[in-house]
Amino acid sequence: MSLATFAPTAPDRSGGALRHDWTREEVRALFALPFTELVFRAAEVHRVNFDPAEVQVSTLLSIKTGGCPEDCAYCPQAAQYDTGVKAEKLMAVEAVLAEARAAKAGGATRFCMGAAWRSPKDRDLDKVCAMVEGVKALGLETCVTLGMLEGAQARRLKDAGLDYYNHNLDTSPEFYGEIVSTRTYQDRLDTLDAVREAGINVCCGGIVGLGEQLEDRVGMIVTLANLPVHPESVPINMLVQVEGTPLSGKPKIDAFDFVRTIAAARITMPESMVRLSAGREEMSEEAQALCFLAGANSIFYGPKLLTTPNPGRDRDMALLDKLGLRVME
Ligand code: SAM
Ligand code: DTB
Ligand code: SF4
Repeated sequence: MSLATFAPTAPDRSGGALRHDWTREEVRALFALPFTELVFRAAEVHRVNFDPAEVQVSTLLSIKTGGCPEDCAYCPQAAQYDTGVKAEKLMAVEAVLAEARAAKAGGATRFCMGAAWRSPKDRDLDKVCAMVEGVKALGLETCVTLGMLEGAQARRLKDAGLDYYNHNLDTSPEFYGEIVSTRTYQDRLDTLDAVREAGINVCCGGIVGLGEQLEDRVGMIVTLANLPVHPESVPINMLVQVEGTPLSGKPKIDAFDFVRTIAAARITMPESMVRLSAGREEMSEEAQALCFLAGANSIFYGPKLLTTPNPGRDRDMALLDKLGLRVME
């Protein structure tokens, strides 16, 4: 294909040219571009919609760790895999607020709380709502990821002041069954609908490096970009391989293929925040810089993701400084 044959539009906020009709062929063609051309085009789209020197930072906290009944093949928190992650109870509200205060002092602007649940029980939701209210009162944006949600549960979280709900599609519809058997792709889409319907911002992305084919990365991006409204936040995770999970020890994905996925997300969802999520601990600084060039403008910040390590704050601030990037207020 000649470079001239594929010219994605570079929509801007005023033009309203957001598309929801991406074809697999078009997105396949993006992935097939020479690496530098793809990154260049993504960088162009990034500049039209954002200040490319700004990076949003969110801090994660696992408020309920381990013992999860689901079987997501990548996840160290699934009870059926022997990963060394101990099952814990839901944290106390005060303990969560103490962590949120520390995250704020460390420079985070969003606090994301994750629970290893299939879906929340109503009495658990009472406590999570109290956490959301408390974190919000500290002046932080709030995000939770609690598994599948019904409409009424989403509305309760909205009333508590929740800003974002994270629920990932993880991969393409056709590869999904190889990775998770305990809930369907449609279950995930239904939860996303419930969240959207409740008026909560959607944070939805996936994982690269699960053993998927290029076509699955294409399928994942097309599904995300063709949701009725683009997720406000799109986390692209590089699989963190954890011993004891079925995906541990599988061949690792090439960093350039990860960057390509970031670029495709940026081009197809031009106004969304694209988060360079899990996997940075093992990624070179140069690969991370390429992700920022390809349109990533958000990271998880702080030394731990949910159960696995993330670069320390000093290291990340030094990297942003070296690259001349700054934290988005
Ligand atoms: N239990 C809830 C759920 O799955 O809906 C919320 C927490 S779950 C840990 C949130 C997301 O983290 C998963 O959907 C997956 O995309 C990502 N994730 C989990 N383990 C990961 C790993 N080892 N590497 C990369 N991403 C991972
Ligand atoms: C997302 O897309 N990535 C985060 C967050 N949403 C909740 C989770 C990454 C988890 C990595 C494995 C762990 O630390 O347990
Ligand atoms: Fe449970 Fe979420 Fe891990 Fe799946 S990703 S096993 S639902 S904690």
